Amino acid sequence: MDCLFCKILEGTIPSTKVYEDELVYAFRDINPQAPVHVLIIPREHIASADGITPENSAVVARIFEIIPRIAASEGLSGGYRVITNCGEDGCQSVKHLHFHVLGGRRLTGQMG
Ligand code: DGP
Repeated sequence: MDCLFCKILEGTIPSTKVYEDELVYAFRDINPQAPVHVLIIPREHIASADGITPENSAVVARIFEIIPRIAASEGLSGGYRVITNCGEDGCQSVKHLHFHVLGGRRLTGQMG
């Protein structure tokens, strides 16, 4: 499958690891939008938030359990933002489910 994040998971494309376990992998975004910009992805290829089902949703729970640990280790005591872009209108550029964790400065109030 021609998926950039699957290649990152395989190690054929290098990345800067922040966290990993048997279900998820977290790494630094190549184009950070804030002082801390981490991407968290499931090892299983799920195309987007639109592909989350009762059968595969456990990994999403795992991701949200890991987020506070990553936020703490990245020093985001003042708060942070979690985003997943979905589909064309959501401006999703990589078609493998991922959650952006952004922080390290006061983020703008703009969401759209
Ligand atoms: P989105 O637009 O929500 O699909 O976010 C995709 C993100 O992936 C974007 O913030 C940039 C990041 N990205 C794209 N290619 C690479 C890469 O090769 N390495 C890393 N670390 N991040 C990448």
